[in-house]
Amino acid sequence: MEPSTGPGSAPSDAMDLFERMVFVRQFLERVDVLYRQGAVHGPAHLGLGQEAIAIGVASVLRPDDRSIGTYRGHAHALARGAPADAVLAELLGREGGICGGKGGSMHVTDVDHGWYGSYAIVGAHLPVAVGLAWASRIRHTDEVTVCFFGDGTVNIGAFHEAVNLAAVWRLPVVFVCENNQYMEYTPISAVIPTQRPAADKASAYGLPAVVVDGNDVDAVREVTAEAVARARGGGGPALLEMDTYRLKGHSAADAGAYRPAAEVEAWQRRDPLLRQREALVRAGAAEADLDAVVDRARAELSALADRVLATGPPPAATAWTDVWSDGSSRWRS
Ligand SMILES: Cc1ncc(C[n+]2csc(CCOP(=O)(O)OP(=O)(O)O)c2C)c(N)n1
Ligand SMILES: [Mg+2]
Repeated sequence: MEPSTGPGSAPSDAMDLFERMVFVRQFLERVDVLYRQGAVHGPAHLGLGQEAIAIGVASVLRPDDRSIGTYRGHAHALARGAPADAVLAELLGREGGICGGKGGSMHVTDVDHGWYGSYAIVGAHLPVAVGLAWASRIRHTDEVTVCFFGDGTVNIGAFHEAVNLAAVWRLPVVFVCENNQYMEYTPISAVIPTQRPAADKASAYGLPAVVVDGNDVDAVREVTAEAVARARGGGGPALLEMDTYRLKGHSAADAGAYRPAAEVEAWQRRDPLLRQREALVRAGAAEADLDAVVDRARAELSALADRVLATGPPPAATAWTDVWSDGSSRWRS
């Protein structure tokens, strides 16, 4: 079997979007299993249930657009076209990892595919996104930067500083709040006094409040395409709040038992893959064909995991490489 490259490039139709979401779901499910087997080094924050945002947003970007996000970023990296083997190898601390196997789950980065990295410090990357957009401006390109963050990020100062500066300078950056209803083990409603963590703050920066069903891949594509086109045309930033739900715990180590069972069940019924599947069936797709998509992806991920597990850790000598941007490890002041 050829090495898997993951979803990547622009999708052509509803079935293609389904296949991409299924691939990401199977990837994340596989990581969950590998975590339980002790094969993942460090934590693993899975975006299970949030696939429609990753696939939907990436599907309307150009290859030269940039995106950046949090530790819950595996789906976004894959959606931009990062090689799935290399992403998994990174999580398992293997030599072929996308960051040489030295960054791990929380730092997956693939600049070649426009994924400017996963950041472990909540809110830290929003000013970086503004910097990327500023770079596009001063280079006179029309690239757009998309910045993903969680609902729990809006109480961090960097969120406000970044959105404010982007609005004042009308920078081509689209801020996407993945409102998965929780910040770690705390429901967002316990720490935000209004109903909408991000959208309710938009007017403070002169931006329209946009809320979208983040489990509906078509709705995600529609609002993102509009915001990206406006930003690309010089119309300035956007702040999009996408409603979704983490189907498992905060990280693979968390059973998520603090979530009410009825809430989990209600969101399971809104699973983005289920929704896309139902839409395809309504449009005439055969259940057997959709089952085959899932079976194929599962088999592909199983083979992929076997290949990666057969590889070794990074050689000890590489501990001293890639420390600085010139590839060296020598401190220069
Ligand atoms: C500045 C900072 N404070 C606290 C933490 C610990 N922490 C890690 S994830 C997280 C919750 C973030 O929630 P949210 O922004 O909603 O993202 P989600 O994990 O739901 O995707 C917190 C508080 C951190 N990493 N950085
Ligand atoms: Mg959250």
